[in-house]
Amino acid sequence: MSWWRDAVIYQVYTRSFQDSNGDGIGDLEGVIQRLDYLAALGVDVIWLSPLHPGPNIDLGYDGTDYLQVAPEFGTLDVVDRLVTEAKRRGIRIMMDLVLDYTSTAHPWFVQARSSRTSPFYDWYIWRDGAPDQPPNDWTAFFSSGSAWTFNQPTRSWYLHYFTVDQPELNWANPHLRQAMHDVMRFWLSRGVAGFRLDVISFLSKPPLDQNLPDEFRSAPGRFYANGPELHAYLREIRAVLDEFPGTVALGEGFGIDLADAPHFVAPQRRELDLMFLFNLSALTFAETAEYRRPDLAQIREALERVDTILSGKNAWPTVFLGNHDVARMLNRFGNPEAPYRAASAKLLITLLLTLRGTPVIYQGDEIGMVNTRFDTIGEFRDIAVWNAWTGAGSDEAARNKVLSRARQVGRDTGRGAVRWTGDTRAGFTTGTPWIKVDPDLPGFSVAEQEDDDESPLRWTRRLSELRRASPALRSGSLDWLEAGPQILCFERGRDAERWRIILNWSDEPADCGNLLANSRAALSSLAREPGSSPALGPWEAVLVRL
Ligand code: TEU
Ligand code: CA
Repeated sequence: MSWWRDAVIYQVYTRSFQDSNGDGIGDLEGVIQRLDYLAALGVDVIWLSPLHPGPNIDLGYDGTDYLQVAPEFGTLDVVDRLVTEAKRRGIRIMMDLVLDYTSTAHPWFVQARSSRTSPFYDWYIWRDGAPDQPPNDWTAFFSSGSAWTFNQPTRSWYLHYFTVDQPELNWANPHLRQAMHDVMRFWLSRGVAGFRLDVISFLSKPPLDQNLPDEFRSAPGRFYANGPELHAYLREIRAVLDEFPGTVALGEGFGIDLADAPHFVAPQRRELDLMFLFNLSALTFAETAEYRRPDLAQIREALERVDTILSGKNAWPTVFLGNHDVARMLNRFGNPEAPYRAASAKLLITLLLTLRGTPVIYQGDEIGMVNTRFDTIGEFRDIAVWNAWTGAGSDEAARNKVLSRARQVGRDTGRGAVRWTGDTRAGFTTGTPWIKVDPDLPGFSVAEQEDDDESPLRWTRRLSELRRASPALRSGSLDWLEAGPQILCFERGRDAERWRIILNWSDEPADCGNLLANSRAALSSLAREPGSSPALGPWEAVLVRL
């Protein structure tokens, strides 16, 4: 039962989706209010970012109780209602589950750190050592410091790949694994359809008695990922999912080498169903002063490689262009400037919905949202930005660099509230929004786009309908065609149905030779008759039925 191969997934970053009670924070009641909108968009699965309560240092990725819902989001009853109401509309709910670490405020860690004799001590990763000498030189993400922090009461160091508030769990401990399996059962029996498994790649640790090899220093995730027991842990996780037939596991494959990806998602492996792989995203992590979008040749190479590697093993790709950890897809891959914004939004949505694989739409991408523009450091909410700022100290140049990076590619840029209306608070809240809501151009809200036949929203709907009705677009073969340097072109085919997708990835018109010839029908994102000219307009997307 691989229903998820045909599904369209939509990521709801709950905090910024829809506030229902005026406290400025999106909540589950707000998601329920927008279910009709999501159903009309053709969404089959909603992935909800973590709902656990916690200190929110890393906004939900630092939980203190995996069997509860944060009060700002709602209650377990609201989750139940959401599951039921979604189901009535044919939508499944997928929860984000953080299995790799907890908050330091989690009762497990509170007990663990208090004494070596606590039964929970071994649920985390500890090493002995003098207080001034970390066990090895591993570094933590979202800071420039050590991945180890000394704990006075136990006179030992705990490991944290992310912030000091997110201690790594010890999956080698069978009681911990059992507890996490029970967490999964708890949610699955409430009717959720599966999980997005946060940094699932890090569960099994590399040997702790070595330093970071030089080749991993700039990308330690590749070293922390894929530890020796990872596949064994995943098979146990799969067995729990199999107690609830038809449920799905989408793992975050941070640090996984593409060549290893099939070992996680090939169906015969019985591990994960889907995996986020970051080779395309990685093209946009560049450390340059001014962000530059990657060349089309690089984009094509990344897309082609992941598809070839997975399809070679009968595994299924996961297609995504954005999420809550990166800048908006339009800013990274398209052109967010006014004259090109709507067209490039439509082009990127076309790619998402016509490539081979299960697409994941990040909230707001269907209306062409762009990065929130931040002015001062105080406007940022992301701990990664604050830690970088603190790290820069009083060094003016270093501070400017932190600020400039945070503005261009920082995680907050893509975490702005969904623009439901053109109103100053975007129809998101009646209160004070938890994160800046930027004034935006007219036309880039759901309400305005509902009424505009040529809007990105209406185009997204049209394409998701087309995809739903088309076996070729959902599950057909994928073949790349050579076209000019500005054009990305591929075909999807199944039985007698064949589509050619032609994307002009540029600000200039592009001659597409005879790619438009012999078409039975064609659909253009620029609302024109594509047969009328062999050239494509800037950022035009054309679907040709062959
Ligand atoms: O993210 C893991 C992670 O660090 C990467 O996705 C990274 O952010 C990306 O490659 C850009 O550098 C997960 C969650 O998605 C994220 O929100 C959490 O902050 C993180 O774990 C730590 O909890
Ligand atoms: Ca709220």
